[in-house]
Amino acid sequence: MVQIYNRLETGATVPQVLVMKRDLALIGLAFLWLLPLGCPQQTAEDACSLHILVPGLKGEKGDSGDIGPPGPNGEPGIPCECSQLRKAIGEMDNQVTQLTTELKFIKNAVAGVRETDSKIYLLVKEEKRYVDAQLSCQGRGGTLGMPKDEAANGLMAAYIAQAGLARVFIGINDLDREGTFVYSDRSPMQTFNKWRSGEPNNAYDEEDCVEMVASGGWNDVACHVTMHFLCEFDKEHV
Ligand code: GN1
Ligand code: CA
Ligand code: CA
Repeated sequence: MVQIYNRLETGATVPQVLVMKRDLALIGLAFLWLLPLGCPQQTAEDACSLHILVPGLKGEKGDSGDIGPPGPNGEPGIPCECSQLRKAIGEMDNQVTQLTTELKFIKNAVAGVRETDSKIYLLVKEEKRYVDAQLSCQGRGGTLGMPKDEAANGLMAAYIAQAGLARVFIGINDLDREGTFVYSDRSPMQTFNKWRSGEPNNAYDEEDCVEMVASGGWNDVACHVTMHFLCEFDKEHV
């Protein structure tokens, strides 16, 4: 067998295989020594393999370039057929009016609601005491109905009558101060009212809530009695 010898710096000679083993060991030591410098936070396996496989962090964005030259002129426009457009717009206006009427009818028939320009009314056929009726309306995003003018009172009365009901709770009470009636949004009663003759009478000294009867008149009643009720919603908030 042929032995290959290497001359070391000292001048001594050793077999070539021993020199190669020494070199490999030195490279290994150098690698282990460099690892913590390159990946200080993580283990060598975690971080370095990741750095090799995925790109590094993106650098900072550079400055914007100069504004380019203006683009070419556009194609010439089509001449306006004004009378035709006006006619089409008029027809669409009519269709919108018709659709609005139909939508109102559908809401009325399917959901059973009534509406004005600003409000939606819903008759709830569940028997509840006044506070629970108010909570139910509030839970739906509204309040008990507050008739503040003749139009609203008339609409609510017609709604009650058409539903075949005799009376419902509405949002008026004198719970805070006997004889001082306020609406359920706490706004004070103005000049408009629909008290039935002889009402409010605070009968049995216990009537602090208000019902509307089918004819549209108001009567104060005890708050603990249960009856159907009428909710009101602001269209803005629906
Ligand atoms: C009712 O129960 P009665 O007839 O005394 C009504 C009162 C009215 C009164 C008018 C629970 O009282 O609120 O003021 O009729 N009570 C109930 O006559 O409906
Ligand atoms: Ca009262
Ligand atoms: Ca009464």
